[in-house]
Amino acid sequence: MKKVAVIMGSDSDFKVVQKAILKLKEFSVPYEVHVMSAHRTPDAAAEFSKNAKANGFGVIIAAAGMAAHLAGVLAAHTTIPVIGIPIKSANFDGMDALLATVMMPTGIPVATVAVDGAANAAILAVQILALSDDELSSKLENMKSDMAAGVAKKDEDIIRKANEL
Ligand code: RP5
Repeated sequence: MKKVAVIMGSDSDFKVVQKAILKLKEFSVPYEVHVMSAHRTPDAAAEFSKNAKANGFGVIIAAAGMAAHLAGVLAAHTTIPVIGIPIKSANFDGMDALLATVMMPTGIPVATVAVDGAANAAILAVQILALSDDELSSKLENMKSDMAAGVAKKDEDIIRKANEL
């Protein structure tokens, strides 16, 4: 199976990014985790991305906050899908990173999830890999069934609670 690269702009992003890592583990998807920065280590980021396909990666997840150019820079150097996680920081509640990640020019897409949406980034990466992996696809089907069962249970509970008022 192809690997997922989980790249974060700083170790300060780890608290959020770990939710993506946990989700990939849940699906037994192989991954590599790195700190790389579009600004502080631009050469390393470009080099990693240029070689990502040859090194067995199928998807790159890139998390960054503030002037969050990491996902875009990685996407500029590869043809494999890049998923961006805008990380919330103190000043603008993540709007800065959201816009920097999502507003890409035509030709260089970054599939951007919600601010701090690390679990969804991993699920989307799994969905991409599942296109050519039936076992992974079944695991996604199971996840959706479990979610639906969870909501059905909440529905039952809330109806009961409302009737007891
Ligand atoms: C971004 O700047 C990083 O992704 C992080 O979210 C933010 C702050 O980085 P540190 O100053 O905490 O290293 O590039």
